[in-house]
Amino acid sequence: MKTAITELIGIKYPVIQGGMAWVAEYHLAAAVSEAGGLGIIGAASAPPEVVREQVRKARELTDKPIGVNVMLLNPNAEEVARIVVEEGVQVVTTGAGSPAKFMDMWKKAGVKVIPVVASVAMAKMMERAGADAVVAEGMESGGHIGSATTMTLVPQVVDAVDIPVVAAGGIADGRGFAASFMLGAQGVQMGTRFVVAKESIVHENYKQKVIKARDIDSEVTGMSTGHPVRQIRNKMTREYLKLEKEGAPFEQLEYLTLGSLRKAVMDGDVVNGTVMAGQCAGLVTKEQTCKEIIEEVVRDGCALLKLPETDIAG
Ligand code: TUI
Repeated sequence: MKTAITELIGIKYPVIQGGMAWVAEYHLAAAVSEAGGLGIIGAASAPPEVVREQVRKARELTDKPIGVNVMLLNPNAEEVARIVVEEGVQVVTTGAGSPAKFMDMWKKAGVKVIPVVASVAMAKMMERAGADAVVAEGMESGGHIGSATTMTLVPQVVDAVDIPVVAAGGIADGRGFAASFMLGAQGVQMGTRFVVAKESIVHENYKQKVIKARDIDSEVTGMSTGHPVRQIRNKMTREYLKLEKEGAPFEQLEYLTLGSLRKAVMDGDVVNGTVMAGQCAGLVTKEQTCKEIIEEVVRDGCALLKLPETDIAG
């Protein structure tokens, strides 16, 4: 299957794995890349040298292209941005802000830059700044989100820019894959479905929380703090939303979330921790290998799109 995204990155299938904080570490990223998609190491708030080590470990597991997601709220983002270049990482995606100030450095080094955007304005700005493609991410996604839905955002971004667009937010199976192409996207990014991959190191409790989640089991916390985050409803979200409704100070809300994602992902505390996942968690029903996930999504998607499956069979 050839699309502008497979050609740009040099991968077999137009499937990118989301750069999820704590979740997107080297085992998952390498497995996705080895299966023909683009695996991403989520730098999130990790110390820069840990990111370097993660890239090197992924390289021991696959010789295929690997990406790093630079989370722009990270005070160390600049150092991570440099490490991406030093380690010869082929692709960078970004989240939670504008990567404009790093763009020249990345472009000069030949890194393919694919910012994640949540609006048409940001997509246009990124195109002007030299982005190779954009991920248009709807509010169905897990984690930090914008306000437009995937269904409305993707075609508007496609109309607004000349670079390829990758759809994200709510995509977890062949139907979402096919729909994304109908909206004009040239690829998809999936996060939630990869959370439960066999190669994903997240705690079993977290995986079960995603697998058991139904359509309306996520909540958005932090609307009032300017950091809206979609996560699965639990004791943590109930307390947070109650405090937020009462107008609790920003510091108190931030304190509640301090280290809470780590608590859920690593310790399996899905009661007091933050279980970030998208609205498509209701579509995610079982643990599979990254290869099984990608091949199933692409095979089912291609059947719906009436595209030949030759690449998949081979
Ligand atoms: O970045 C994400 N998802 C994330 S980042 C993250 S770490 C975090 N945890 C708690 C609070 C805040 C962050 C968890 N999930 N997705 C990509 C994405 N980027 N969604 C929305 C945006 C975005 C938002 C604002 C992109 C650009 C932007 O620009 C703001 C501006 O105008 O500079």
